[in-house]
Amino acid sequence: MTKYSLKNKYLLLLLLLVAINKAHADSGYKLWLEYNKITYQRASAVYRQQLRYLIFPAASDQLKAARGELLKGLDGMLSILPGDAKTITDGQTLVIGTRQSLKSLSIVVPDTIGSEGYLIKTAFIHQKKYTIITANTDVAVLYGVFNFLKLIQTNQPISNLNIADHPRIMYRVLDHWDNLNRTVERGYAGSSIWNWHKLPGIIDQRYIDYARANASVGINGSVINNVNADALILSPQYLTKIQALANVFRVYGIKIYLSVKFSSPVELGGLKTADPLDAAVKKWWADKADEIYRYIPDFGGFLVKANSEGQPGPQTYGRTHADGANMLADALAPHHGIVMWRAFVYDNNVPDDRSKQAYNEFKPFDGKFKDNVIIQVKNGPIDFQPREPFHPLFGAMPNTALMMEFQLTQEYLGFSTHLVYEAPLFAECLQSDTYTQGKGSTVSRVIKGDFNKKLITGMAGVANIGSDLNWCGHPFAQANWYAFGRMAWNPDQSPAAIADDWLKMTFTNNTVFVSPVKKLMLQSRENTVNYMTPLGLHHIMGVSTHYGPGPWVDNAGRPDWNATYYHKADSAGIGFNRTGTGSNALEQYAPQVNAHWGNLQTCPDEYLLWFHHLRWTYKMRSGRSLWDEMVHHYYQGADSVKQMGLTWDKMQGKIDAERFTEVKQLMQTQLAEATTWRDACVLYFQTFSKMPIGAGYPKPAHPLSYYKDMKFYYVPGIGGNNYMTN
Ligand code: GCW
Repeated sequence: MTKYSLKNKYLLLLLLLVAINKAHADSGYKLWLEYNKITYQRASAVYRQQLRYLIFPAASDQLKAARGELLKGLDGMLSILPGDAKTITDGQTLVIGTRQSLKSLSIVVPDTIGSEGYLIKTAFIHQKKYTIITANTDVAVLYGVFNFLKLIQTNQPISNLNIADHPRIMYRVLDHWDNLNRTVERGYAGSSIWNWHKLPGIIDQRYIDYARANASVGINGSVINNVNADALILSPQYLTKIQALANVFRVYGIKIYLSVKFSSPVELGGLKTADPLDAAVKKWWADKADEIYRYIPDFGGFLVKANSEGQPGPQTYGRTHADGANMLADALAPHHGIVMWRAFVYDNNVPDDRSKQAYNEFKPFDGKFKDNVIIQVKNGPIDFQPREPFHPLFGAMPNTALMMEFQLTQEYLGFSTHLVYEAPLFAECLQSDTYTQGKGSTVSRVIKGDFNKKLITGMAGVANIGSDLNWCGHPFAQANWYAFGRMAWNPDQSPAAIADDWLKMTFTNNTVFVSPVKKLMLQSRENTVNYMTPLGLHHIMGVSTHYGPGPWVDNAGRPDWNATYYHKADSAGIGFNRTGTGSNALEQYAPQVNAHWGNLQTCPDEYLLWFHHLRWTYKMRSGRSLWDEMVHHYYQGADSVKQMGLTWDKMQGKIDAERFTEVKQLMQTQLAEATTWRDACVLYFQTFSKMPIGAGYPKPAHPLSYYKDMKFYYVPGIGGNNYMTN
């Protein structure tokens, strides 16, 4: 072999390697709609045989989108573009269309599917085998198509199908805390995806892909601006831009909602007041609603944060939440819009126990809200902590529509550097028993409207989406967007099944990858609880930025912003006494729940310090003292992140190198941060307990003062000039 040809050979090899690498590079932009080629030959051949022909009359934009998605998926996974069957000969035919358009086939469709459900069914018609996807509406056909594609994405058989499914919740909404200057409050994935400056003229492909991803999991609404709202959003200039987004979203069955500032009539309309009982104010809102619907005929409605954290509201004018919400509801009612009125209230007076405030303010108005008002309640009574008991309002307002608000963005869960799969957190809350309608009155049943069929139903997720190439900052944070959609569709689905689907659709069907990584995902939230806030501790993160540990914070603007307000550590012990001898927040729950959590014999360890103040030597179920148990949890938390990293290392080569490396680096960062959390908290609480850290545990690397002095500049998610924590 000559030197020259050897050189050529190397060059070729190099080019080949570059090509392979390129083919494998995956930024994560495609989310769970990867539609990766099915490389397993037999499966591919079977699918191809079964999808010979396609009948898909697509007249509307929504049906065209469904058809486009189907072809994209089949082409991506199977390299086929099934042709429209003119004369049907052999092989199986995929028939897709609304019930109306497929009337001639006389398919029996269960009534339960309603307007958003679908049927995927294998049927023999005149001895020929068909796979039929049908629904009552165009958008539901789209849902059916996405779910059919999911079967192939997750390598399920498709030869004998009979799947009928429908959403259990009506309003399945993402809440974006996006500001008009493109910063995102509590956003950790870059800037806002809405490019206000370029709208309405420029339609970014991202808007379309965002809508596709949402529709694929059944999300049907998007609140596009921050609940700390700017009145400008209602100006004609912005309505023109919003109209352009609405035109994109409509094709995928997504309605636009806006967060509105209660004082908009003053700021935008030049009125003297925003008093909800004032005739001019009522008229201003009614006119504004009419105007919005001229731009966006299928506009969804308003989301309102009122009288909370400095936001104006009806109480500013001596009126009630019901007065405010009902006035807006009247303005929207002629157009079938709704008002989502938030229960996250946080007024200027410091309460004896902040966890009681929402219940105290809202419970008296049970049954007083108009039919098109739904009260949006955070999953827990404080604020999206790594673990909270369910919000007492879920068991307290049987005559009021209540919607769940989960937070997908990881404000209190390590931002977008920590791998935390949130579905177990969602499920824990949803399957909690409120007992208010007897045993089995789970939060899930309450929000599904099981106990009062007249009520509208909803679930909101505070979005974790931004301009990062992979949308959510952490490749695994995408799973939280996905899981939210799945659980809003059906709150009783299992986190494990959802993780299984997501992993297969996002990465690979290879079980050598899926099994260990699913396990790791399911464990991940508990890891974070352990290294941040074990045993019911809460709100001990850095003040205002909520980044990193800050259990020592005791000088914030008001007492209930301080960590010390929540953990109440002293030389005697630790924890917030919310029993009858303390704040009695437990009284806001049904007697069964109160008794269960109020009694130390039955209160689970997970909620112990949420409800009880206990001495450091208190003997835990494990036999350890409270102090030792706490130390154990902190060390276990950090150690489990290390274990997670070791599992991940074994995944090298099982997925694309780009995402593998990104996650590996993120896990290293997470381990460093988890260790900081552990050491800072253990050292700080030790100043009260005066008890030693067990001999088997590695000692913290630095003294407490080191952790207290840590400075973090320009922490994401807070915007403005608020650049430093601690
Ligand atoms: O969790 C807190 C956040 C605020 C947020 C508020 C809310 C949008 O720290 O940034 O404001 O909750 O839910 O209104």
